[in-house]
Amino acid sequence: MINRRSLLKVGVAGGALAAAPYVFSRSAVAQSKYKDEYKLSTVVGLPFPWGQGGEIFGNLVRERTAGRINIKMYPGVSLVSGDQTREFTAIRQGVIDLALGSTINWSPQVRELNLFSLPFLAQDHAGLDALVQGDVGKQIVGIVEKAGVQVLGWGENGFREVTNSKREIRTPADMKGLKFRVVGSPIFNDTFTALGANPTQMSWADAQPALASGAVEGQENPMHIFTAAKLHTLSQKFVTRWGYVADPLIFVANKDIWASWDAKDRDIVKQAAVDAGKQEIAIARKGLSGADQSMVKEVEALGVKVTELSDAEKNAFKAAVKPSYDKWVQQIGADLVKKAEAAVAARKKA
Ligand code: X2X
Repeated sequence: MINRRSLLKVGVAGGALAAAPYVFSRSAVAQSKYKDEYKLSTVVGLPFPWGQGGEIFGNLVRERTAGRINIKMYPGVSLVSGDQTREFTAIRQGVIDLALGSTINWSPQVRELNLFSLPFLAQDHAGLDALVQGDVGKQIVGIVEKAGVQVLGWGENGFREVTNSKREIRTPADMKGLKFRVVGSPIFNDTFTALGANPTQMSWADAQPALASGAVEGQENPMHIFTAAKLHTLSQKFVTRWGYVADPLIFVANKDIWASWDAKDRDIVKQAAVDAGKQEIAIARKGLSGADQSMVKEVEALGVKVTELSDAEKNAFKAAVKPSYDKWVQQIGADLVKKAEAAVAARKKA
């Protein structure tokens, strides 16, 4: 391995051989700034779609750079001791090199990312695509980059469905008094409070023991998280598919790491994130889109009651959360929300 120090040594020791340092090509010098391993942070690893996305990305980059860029995945947000709300700051500061992270977990630092947590905004996969793939997505990329990290591509965690151990949820009244674990952005506290429930914010690492002990009775997460984390073994016997919020994932790199790679490798890494993102989104939607609803059967087979809501039933939840929605429009920025609402309204339904 050639590094700066060995080049320097050659330069000094081989002073008489003036040309000696120049036998090393430019790319070999650039290469000397490369690290042996780049740390990729995720909240969940394999077999979750999210972790599969991280794995696919790492493999594509390794193959396409012939091993010049070697990515290792650190699931469980272990690089920030499991505190997913600190992940964004750690990437910005260089404690984390790369991440595939949820918009929810980065919302405390980038308030516009709360857009995706506005209840009943995206509505369905076509609506989510209209947001992410359109002008709104471009604007969000600009905002995230301005906040200090390099954006590479999009992935998806999924539509977050509400689950609990106590009873079927069909109306906002069914949520009254239920204790829910919610994720780390305050918008979730407001949404669940507006529904008459009793939310507590905690990390994913803390959520599972809290569900196991009954300290909390419910939670919200995509169906693939439900099955991969076996939430039915943590007393989660009722799932309501209300599709209120979907969290995209974003592939990002620390800016200094990004700048340390030569242009060709930067292109490779970005394309790998786009390609891995496409594959990951397909995995995250498997069994949950179009005619293939096999994921629902899979969850029912675990002895869980899965409730589907009609549009009218969803509208009752939407009406109940309106005060919180309106409050968060101000936090996120009314223009951005308006643009997002229009993009969803104009979507082509699948
Ligand atoms: O903590 C969660 O619920 C999870 C795993 O979905 C996120 O990181 C947003």
